Order: sequence, then C-alpha cells, then structure tokens
Amino acid sequence: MPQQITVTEHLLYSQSQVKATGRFTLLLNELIMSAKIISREVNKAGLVDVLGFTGDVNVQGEKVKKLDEYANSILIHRLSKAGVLCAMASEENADIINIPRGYPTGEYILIFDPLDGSSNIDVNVNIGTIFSIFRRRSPADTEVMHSDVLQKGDEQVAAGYIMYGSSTMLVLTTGEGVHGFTLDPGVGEFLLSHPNIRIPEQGKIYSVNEGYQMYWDEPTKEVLRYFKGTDNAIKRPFSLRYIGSLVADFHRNLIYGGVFMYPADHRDPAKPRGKLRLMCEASPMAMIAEQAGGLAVDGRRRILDIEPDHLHQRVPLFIGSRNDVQKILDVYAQS
Ligand code: P6P
Repeated sequence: MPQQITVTEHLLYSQSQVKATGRFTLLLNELIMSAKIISREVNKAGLVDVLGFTGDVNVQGEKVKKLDEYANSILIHRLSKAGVLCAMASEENADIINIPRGYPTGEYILIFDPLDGSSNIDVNVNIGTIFSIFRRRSPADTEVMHSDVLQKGDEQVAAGYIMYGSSTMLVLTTGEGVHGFTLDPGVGEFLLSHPNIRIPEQGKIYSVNEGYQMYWDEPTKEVLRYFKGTDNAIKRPFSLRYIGSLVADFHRNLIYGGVFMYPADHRDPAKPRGKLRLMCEASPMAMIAEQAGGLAVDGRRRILDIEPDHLHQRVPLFIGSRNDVQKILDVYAQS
C-alpha cells in the first residue's frame, strides 16, 4: 500500500526552523484551504455564470474576470483571520493589504497572484495561484514597513503554486527541495505525489510568445536564434511549447526540462521591462526553479538577487534548465 503523506505530515517530517514553529504549518493550511475552495469554483466555472468580465479593471489595467476577484477575496479573507501574517500583497491590489485592526497577527508576509493565467479561464486551460512567503524584518510590535514586504527573492522562506487543471496540484519549496502534492478529491487532502522534483539540467523545450519578436532587442533576438537553430542553420533539439499561462508553462518545463522566456519588449511603453511581476510571479518561480536545480535570471542578473523598487515592479524572465538559462546569460553578457 503506497504511503499517503499529506502536506502537513510532510512539513512535520521534514523538520526545519521554518516549519518547526507550527505557525508556518498553520499558514500553509490556510493557503491549502483557500486553494480547495478556489479549485471547486474553477472546476465548475463552465457550468455556472462565473465566467465573463466583472467590468472592473485591476491595478495592472487588465479586465478582471469574476474568478480572479473570487480567488483574491478568498485568500485575503481567510489569511487575514489566520493570525500568522502581519501583511499581504496581491497582484490584484495596488497597495499592501494590512491585517484588519483587532485581528491576531504574526511574523509572516504573504505575496500572491490569486489566479494567474486567468485570461485562459474560458477555454479550460490550466491556471494557478502563485505565492511567496517572507518573514518580517521589523520588530513585531511596530507598524509593518514597506521594507518588510519589498524583500529580494533570496529572503523568501517559502514559495509555491497551486495549479488548477486535469488535477489540482500544489508545488512547494521551503528551501529544502521542491515537492509536488496532488489533491485527492475523495479525501480532500493534497497528497505527496512528486517528492524531490529536479529539473533536468538540459532541456529540449523553449517557451516564448514569438508573436512579439519584432519588439525584442538584438540580444533577445540572438537568444531566440540559438533555440530555433537559425543562428548557424543547425537543427538543435528544441521544440517550441507555449500555453500562455505561466503556471502551466513553468510546470511542464519543471518536470520535462526546458526554458520559459518572457523578455522585455517595447510593445507597451508602460511596460518596458516585460509583463511579468517580480514579487508575485518571477520571484516565487525563481525560488522553485533554483531549489529544483534550475536557474532564473532577467537576462543579466539572478531574479533572487533583485532588490524590488516597488510592489508591482515588472522584470524580464528567463527560467528553467540550468544549461539553457546559462546560455542566455552568456548571450546577454556578450552583447
Ligand atoms: P502573453 C497570463 O496573463 C500571464 O500573466 C502569464 O500567466 C503568462 O505567462 C503571460 O501572461 C502570457 O502573456 O503576452 O504571451 O499573452
């Protein structure tokens, strides 16, 4: 009989400072409960009138789909009451979300994208919740500072994502490797299904929206010529796979190997550094990639070394198999 290990059991077995307090386990359990509620709504989205636009626009200027809003409100509501956070930040909210007065607080800070890839909701493509967890740096009995939230990726105590698709899966790192847990709807638990995920050092897949090629700078075009083999007309082993949902594209490359790229482009003057956000997308994914033996850069720097300037800062992202990302670093270094 295969051993069925829940996330909580896995955390307790792999005793480390982060989880030993039990406060972290409580935080994760609230995240997991939120994910189960969101998963239930995502899975029936095609059946009830949850689809379509709310007519509102989020801080990124994007139309908010009802499920985005729903996922955001579930996470804020549940985690506000958990008594383990001193602040939150969401891709959907312009500013830091403080814990309501009178609620118990704790030492952790949660940053999340409640439902990334939401433009794919109507066509049943995998989407996901991405999260990043820091510990506050200021003393417990003081006001939370922006500097508590704007921490570089190397300071994360945990990161992960929940992917809603053919199955609902939690991929989590607390700094001791990357582990995958699949939701068993029968028992309502995430069970350890992918222990110690390692990303192949060398991939055969590159993921990028080639429709923006005319907006890339020369080093980026050089990078793409390498993966396409058109730099010196030899066929390299790469295939192009691009879903347009970060969690889905990243997860495939994590398991099979490969590199995901969202380069800077000059399509939108308001987004000269590309579309993806540092705090709630690039940074958590970079921790997962590096904990699985991969690498994540903005073209010249490790994502995890970048000191954030502001909450919704965007960065170019090249992430995945170490050898492929190293090649990208080499091309940019020579430019
Ligand atoms: P494009 C989804 O909107 C998202 O933020 C990521 O999930 C995804 O990787 C990216 O945008 C896709 O962007 O410009 O290729 O449609």
